[in-house]
Amino acid sequence: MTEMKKPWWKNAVVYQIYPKSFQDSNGDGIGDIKGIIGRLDYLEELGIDAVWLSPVYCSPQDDNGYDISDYQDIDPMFGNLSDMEELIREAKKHNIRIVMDLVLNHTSDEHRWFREAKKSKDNPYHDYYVWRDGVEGEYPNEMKAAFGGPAWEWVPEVNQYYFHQFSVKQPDLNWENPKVRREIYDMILWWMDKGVGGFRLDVIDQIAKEPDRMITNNGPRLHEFLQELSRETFQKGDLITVGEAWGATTEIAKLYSDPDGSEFSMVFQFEHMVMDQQEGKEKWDLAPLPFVRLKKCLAKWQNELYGKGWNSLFWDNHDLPRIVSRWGDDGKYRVESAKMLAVILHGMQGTPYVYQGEELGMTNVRFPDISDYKDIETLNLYRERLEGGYEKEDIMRSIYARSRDNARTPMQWSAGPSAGFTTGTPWIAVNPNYTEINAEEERKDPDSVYHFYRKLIRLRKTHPVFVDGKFNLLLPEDERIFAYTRTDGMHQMLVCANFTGEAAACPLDGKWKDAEMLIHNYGEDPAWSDDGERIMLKPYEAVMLCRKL
Ligand code: TEU
Ligand code: CA
Repeated sequence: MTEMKKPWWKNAVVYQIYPKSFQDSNGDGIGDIKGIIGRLDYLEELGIDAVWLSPVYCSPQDDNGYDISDYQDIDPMFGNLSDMEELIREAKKHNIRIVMDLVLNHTSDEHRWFREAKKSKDNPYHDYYVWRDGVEGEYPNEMKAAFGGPAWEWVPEVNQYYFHQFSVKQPDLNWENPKVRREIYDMILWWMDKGVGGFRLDVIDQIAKEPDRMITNNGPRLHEFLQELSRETFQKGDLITVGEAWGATTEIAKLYSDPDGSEFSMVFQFEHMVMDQQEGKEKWDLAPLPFVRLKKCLAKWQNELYGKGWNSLFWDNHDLPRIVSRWGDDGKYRVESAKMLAVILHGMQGTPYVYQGEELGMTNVRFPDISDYKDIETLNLYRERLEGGYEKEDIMRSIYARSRDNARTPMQWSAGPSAGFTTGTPWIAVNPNYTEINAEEERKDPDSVYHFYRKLIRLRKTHPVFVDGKFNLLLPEDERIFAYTRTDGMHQMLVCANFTGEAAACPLDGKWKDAEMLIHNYGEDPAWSDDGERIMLKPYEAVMLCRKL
């Protein structure tokens, strides 16, 4: 029998870069590709295997690059194609693969295809997009766009509406059209030829939309399209591919990430990220985190995908608030809670993603005025809620907790001007706490969040139980403690963490006291009860132990 080689990405840690906010190299206040090249040493030191780059293609930047006007060129703001090729080459020397962001559900309205498509109904590109006639002079139906307003926009030249699930400047591509699919595959093959290490697929569960039936996610033809996409492109290389799927259940995720490789390597699913909002409402309608439900949700994903699929592990990305502010404590226990959250996440099965600045324990930001915010979703929300009669203060409270700009403030490199991000004026203000929270300080401090992440990333490389161990949730009903084991044929690992700012005792069976301590977020050893059967956890304390079986 031939042993199937374990894919490299099961053992990998991916780092997400939001290029606009990572490192500026020319003083225009906008992060760029040369800036990233200059930080490869830092990334190698951290120990990551791949970088997922949010889009750097040509774009009018209506949605910060998620509105692409040319898939095969780089926006001048970020550099040019040869910078990109240099980044791929240089990253390889640091053992880092570059993962590109593919936005295939929509393009920019300034993409050549769309500029042609809207000229006339007989234009060969017309059918690249989704068009409908009006109904008695009104919208084809009442569907809404994710960034506010109707999902339909009228184009007088063709007497039709086009469909857009996101902003007006992001018309949806028509995947029913085989020509569209072929253009996309050729474009992907072109990037594969350039040596990229993989792709992250933006809102991929929305490509098979059927607006006449009000279907956005998980359309009937979705997996047919994905299997064709994978066959025509990804399967010709040794790539990491990850599909962003807000509408995934565990059953659907098994299709996306089937070990037979027919679709992707893994998924980004968000079930655990939408729990702290009011039932049936929007992410802006805040509610306390139902901790027990969170644990059970994560455990369900761990157990149901075991051996049948593969998950990604993340708390943060460019669309989400900073986890230490969200579920940790970004004041008194910032360092402890950031480390605790890292332990819980990295101990699970799946491929961990670290979002830029997460490894420093970067926090949410509170800009005094709405004019300091740049994100289209945030700005539209503000306008809509103001018109809807909400109090300014309430809207700002939601924005402070949930705005995507929390994740998009510049990377905090040093305590110097603009946090070392730029010598010019940053496109979005730096979080004022950069004087305390920054990479330069943290690299010097062995107890920093940064060094903790380094250690955690290295442990994954030396302990196979991280990759293969079977997950078992302990104390499922406990309101304060997050504890679980991972078990393979040889070892058992235990993660035991206090999710609160008060002391909490964690009962265990006696055999853990002499186990090897893999990582721990307090200076002194954890305190055990006299009978050795409970760990007396301090606020946000987290331990990871390992024993031979
Ligand atoms: O996000 C998908 C998506 O559904 C988001 O609009 C999400 O609902 C929102 O960010 C929650 O705050 C992807 C990209 O990650 C995002 O940056 C893009 O704006 C979006 O697709 C459109 O391309
Ligand atoms: Ca720049």
